[in-house]
Parts: sequence; structure tokens; C-alpha cells
Amino acid sequence: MTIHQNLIAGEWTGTAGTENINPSDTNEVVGLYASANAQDVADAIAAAKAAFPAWSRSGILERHTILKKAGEEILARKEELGALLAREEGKTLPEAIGETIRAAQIFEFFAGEALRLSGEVLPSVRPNIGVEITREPLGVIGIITPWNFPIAIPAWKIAPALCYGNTIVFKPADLVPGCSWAIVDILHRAGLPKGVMNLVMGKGSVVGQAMLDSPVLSGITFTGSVGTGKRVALSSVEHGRKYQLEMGGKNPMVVLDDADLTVAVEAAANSAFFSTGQRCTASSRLIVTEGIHDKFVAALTEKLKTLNVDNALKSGTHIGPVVDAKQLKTDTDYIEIGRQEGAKLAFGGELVSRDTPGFYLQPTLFTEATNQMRISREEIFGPVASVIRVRDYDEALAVANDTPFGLSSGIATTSLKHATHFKRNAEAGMVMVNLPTAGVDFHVPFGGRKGSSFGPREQGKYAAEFFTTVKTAYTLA
Ligand code: UN1
Repeated sequence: MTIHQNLIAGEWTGTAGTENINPSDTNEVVGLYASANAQDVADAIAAAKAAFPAWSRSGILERHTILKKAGEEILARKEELGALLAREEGKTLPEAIGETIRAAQIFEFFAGEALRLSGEVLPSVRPNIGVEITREPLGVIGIITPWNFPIAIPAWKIAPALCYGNTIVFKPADLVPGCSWAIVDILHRAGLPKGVMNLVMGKGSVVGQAMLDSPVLSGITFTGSVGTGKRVALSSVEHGRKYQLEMGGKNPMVVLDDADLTVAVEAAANSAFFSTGQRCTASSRLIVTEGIHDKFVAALTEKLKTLNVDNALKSGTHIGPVVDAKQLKTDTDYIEIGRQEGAKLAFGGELVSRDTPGFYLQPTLFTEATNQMRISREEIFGPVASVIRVRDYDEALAVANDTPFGLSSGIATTSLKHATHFKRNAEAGMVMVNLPTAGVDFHVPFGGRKGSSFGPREQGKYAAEFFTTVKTAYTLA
């Protein structure tokens, strides 16, 4: 099997360290990947630092051309990269191809943004003085990405970092190095100068830690767990660098008596169970008013019966496997916790076996849950959701907001009044009306509040806020 190496200072280097395993068929090794050590990370950071002066002054046409080429190649290879993604992560092939297309669109978007870099020219409050406000690249950016969106999240951090003239040290999740390696290979061949983009695959405890300990990085953008996010924050304060965190969610989906039942059930099933519930935007709290409660639970349960849990690559699969044994244990532990807390298991909860050995778990629905239970407060990150019964809209809104997280918040209603009030009063970075809490556009800001996120938003033109620093220049006329 070919060894996929790290990219440091424009050279492929390193010996095999990790295999990634197909969660739909644990007999299958997807690929072999080099593991970086602390010295490799130091070399990658030094290379990115050395490449920064030239790249930060590179022409916008060069950046545009490289990003555009990368987007075109990702799009042209969407079937192949989508299949790789489905094999290493376990989301279904259509979901994986969709994510690959999204990654291509993100590169296209930032190829365009490179041509739209602009500033402002203002008069000074003092006579005969002009003021110019410009954005400059930040420096060397550390990028740390999670396993659940193996191609889209690397794309939405790498593309803006390059677009605005930064250099990169990139550590993908060690469970899913395949798509990240492919993106880096594509960018390398698209003509990025040596050292602008460095790939260091491996364990968080080695590679991630060496990045956090580096005084050279000017910024770290991180998506992952709350625990690791805190460590990124603490180390960044220590080193006086900018940081951007995208962490957990416990996203509510409110269903009101006046909801269109079909719309509500589709949105809830998608939010809670698609991508195996492994999205920080997934909804695991279905907050339902009493008039529609029983009808909603019955219809959602019927819907769940129609969803096939199976091999991600098989056509007709709606829900792929859980990503690995560790996550599966977390999911089944929470199912047990839910039972012990007194929630009623309305559907699922069992492991299932299929033709190929994998981490297959039925979509699991609890009813009669309260918002104080651990299954309602802690992020599970699996295909597990709970229905919380409430009296009316006011209680629904209060319960929706009663959470340490604040990423995405959904409502199913036909009432303009309630939809409008909810959009204004949901304590979340994103609000969805009659839509799933997950599944976002690539050209508008992404991010949350409270324990979900920290720092400027990702994606769209708002990405410039993290990846640039503002300069104000005064000139005497
Ligand atoms: C989406 O819902 O389309 O890790 C994207 C996550 C998020 C991405 C969600 N950062 O799940």
C-alpha cells in the first residue's frame, strides 16, 4: 500500500504510522499515513514562517488561480473523493459527495474573494490628513480539524487562510487523514510555493500539542471538542495569539402545535440522524408543544422505521455507521444514562449487524425527557435524540435557550409571529425556520455563541475577520 506522507517545506516526508479503518467494514484498511513527531511540527512551522514574507505579498491573481484550480480538481474528482470520505468517515456516499462538492465550492468562493480584497479610504478628523484602512494577513496559521467533516472543514479553514495571504501548518484528525492528504496534494500540484502549506498528520497529543506550544503561530483555528478547545484557548492566551474555536452543540429543534407535521418530521429526522448525528449542528433536543406532541412522536417513529442503517457505500443506506468504537461506546453509554434518568426509549437503542462488520447503531429516540437530564445537556455526537414536551411557545423558547451551547437553533411553525420572535430571541449563532438545524451554505457566516464557539465567524466574507489583521494608516497630504 502507498504511504501517504506529510508535506513539510514542499517535500513529502515521513514513514507510515497510522492506518485509517473503514467504519462500515472494519476489515478494510483505507490507507497508510505518516505520523509526524514534534521535530516534524517544528520543521513545518519553520517552513511556514520562512514562506510567509513572499506569500503574504503574493499577487491576488496567483492566489486566485491556485484556489480556483484546487476547487476545479476537487469537483472533477467528486465521486472518487466522496467515496474516500465515505470509506474513512462512514457518512453515506450521497452525503460524502455532497460534502466534497461543498469543499470545491468553498475553494471557488475564496478564489473569488482573493480578487475582491479591499480596504477603505476615509478623511481624517484633522485637516489635510488621509486615512487608509487595509487588511493584512495574520502570519502562520495552525489549522486543527475534526473527523466528522473530513473535507469541508479543512476546506473552509485552508481556503480563506491562503486567500488572505497566510501560510499554514495543518493537522487533520488522525481518524480521517485521507481527504486532508488529498486536498494538500491538490494544492501542492496547483502551484503553491514551498512551505506555504504544510501537512502534519498524527495524534493530537503529539502534533496538536507541539502546535499549541509554538510561539511562532500567529493564530490557531480549531474545530473539535470542548475540552481540546479550552486547551487551544489557554495556550493561545499564553502565547498572545489569535484563536478561533468551533466546538460542541446541543441544538434545539422546536416543534409548535401549528407546524406542518411533514416539514417538522423531515427537519427533525435530518437534524438528529443524518450523518449519523455526528454534526455539531445536529439537533438532539426536540422540544415539542403538547398539542402536536403525540402526533409528532408517532410520525417521527414511523419515519425512523424507514431509515436503513447500513454500509455507507451501499445504495439505499440512509444512516452510515458510527465513526469508531470509542464514539460508539459514548453513544451506547448515553443511551444507558437516558434509560436510568427515566426517559422512555421510543425507538432504537440497539446495535445492529450487517453484511460487513461495522459500528452500526439504530437511530435512537427518547421521549418523556426533561431538559435537566444529562442526555439533554451534554453533547452525545451520535444518532440519539430526545423529545422534551412543553406547554407552549414561551416555554419552548426558554427550554431551547437553557443550554450551555448556542450553535444552531431550529423551529417548525407556520406562524410568522412565532418564527419572527424565535429568530430574534434564540440564543444561537444560526437559526433555522422549518429547516434542519444542520446543513449550511458555504458563502455565509458559520458559528455560534456561548460554549459552542469563540472568535470571529467562519466562512463567507466574514472569514476575513479571523484570517487578517486590520491596519490603519495616516498620511499627511
Ligand atoms: C453543517 O451542518 O452543514 O463540525 C456543517 C460540525 C460543523 C459543521 C456543520 N462544524 O458539525
